[in-house]
Amino acid sequence: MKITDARVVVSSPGRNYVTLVLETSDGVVGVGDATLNGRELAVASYLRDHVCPLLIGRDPARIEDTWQYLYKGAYWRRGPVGMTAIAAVDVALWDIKGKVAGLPVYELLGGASRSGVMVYGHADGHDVPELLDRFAEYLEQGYKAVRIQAAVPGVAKTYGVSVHDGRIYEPANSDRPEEGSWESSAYLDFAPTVFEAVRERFGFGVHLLHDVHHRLTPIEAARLGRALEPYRPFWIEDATPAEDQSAFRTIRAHTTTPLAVGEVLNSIWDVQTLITERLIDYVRMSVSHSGGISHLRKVYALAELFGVRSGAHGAGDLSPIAHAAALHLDLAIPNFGIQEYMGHRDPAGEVFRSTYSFADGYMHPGDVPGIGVEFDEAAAARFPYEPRYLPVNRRLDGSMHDW
Ligand code: KDG
Ligand code: MG
Repeated sequence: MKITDARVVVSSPGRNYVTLVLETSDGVVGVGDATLNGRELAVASYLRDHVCPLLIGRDPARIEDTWQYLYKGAYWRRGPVGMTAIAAVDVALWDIKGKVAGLPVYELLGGASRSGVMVYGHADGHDVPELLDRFAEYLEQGYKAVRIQAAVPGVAKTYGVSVHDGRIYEPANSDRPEEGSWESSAYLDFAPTVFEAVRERFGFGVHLLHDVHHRLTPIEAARLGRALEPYRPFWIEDATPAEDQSAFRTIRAHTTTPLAVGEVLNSIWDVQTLITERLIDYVRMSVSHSGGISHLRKVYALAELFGVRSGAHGAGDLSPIAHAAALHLDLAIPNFGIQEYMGHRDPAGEVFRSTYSFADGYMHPGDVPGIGVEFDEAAAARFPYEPRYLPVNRRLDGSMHDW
């Protein structure tokens, strides 16, 4: 069997998604997600111009060899654009392998290690009462874990709080980056009061997560971790800019609050120190942004040796194909921790028809052969690409801060 066609589809059913479609000489179709939020067309070009021509004529069964060929063959290593492009090829090849074998991908990864994948949802609020109302809705739906984000009083825009329509938080909402402002001291005082309010109303029987979104210095992050200890968070995420691995030594030295990081990282080398020095508890890299199933499972295998668990990124900018791929891996690995599930805005469901399901706080990828997501190209064509950017953030003196 040979790969006979490789094409990239950029569409915007509710938000922008980049999808790679591979076809084989036997008529089997595999799909992969290549979406890199706010930089979609860079990955589309990387695939169309530099990768797709190399795939034609290759044996789709040789997944690891293709991974090595694309990674080592580029010479230029790591980085979000290249690793997202390779991930799309990798997931499409796993999809094909599953379809050829007549098995869901998790069976090819060693089979299920659990009956379901615990997911966390996003509760947010423009103030604490609104957050509490939304939190209650998640509990009613059966969620066992919920991320909590509330607007910081006196700060113009807070990460993780819906600014426009709908319940699904969408930060890439403008054709120019929106500008927000940030000041850490108000946030540091406010965040523990949010946890206190949630624990007071709902008790300790539900996991609470919180995303700091790279906003703090290491010592500020240490202070936050310590202040949150009485409320027993499941984790704080991206407490300090993720690329500085040694910063986590400072945070770790001061708090027992569990730490998660990795959604902006792309390779096993980006988390090598974090894992081998046991500086984090959860690694948040996604299938889509870190070389696909083949590479991320190596990250998880390394993490297993050091007692670090998975907690994969699952925002709405990762397409349903990415979410399904994540669920297959989550189901199979021994050191699964939790999976983010933000859901997808309509009309994404018209373009991506998935077999995964949710019940009582747990998800399952389904048992159809392959990844379990059918991509409808005709439907995708009805939703053309729209330029969309993530926001930027300035400190009160006008200088750039992490978003
Ligand atoms: O594209 C950026 C988003 O995926 C990111 O801001 C969401 O931090 C995020 C999260 O934890 O889901
Ligand atoms: Mg995050």
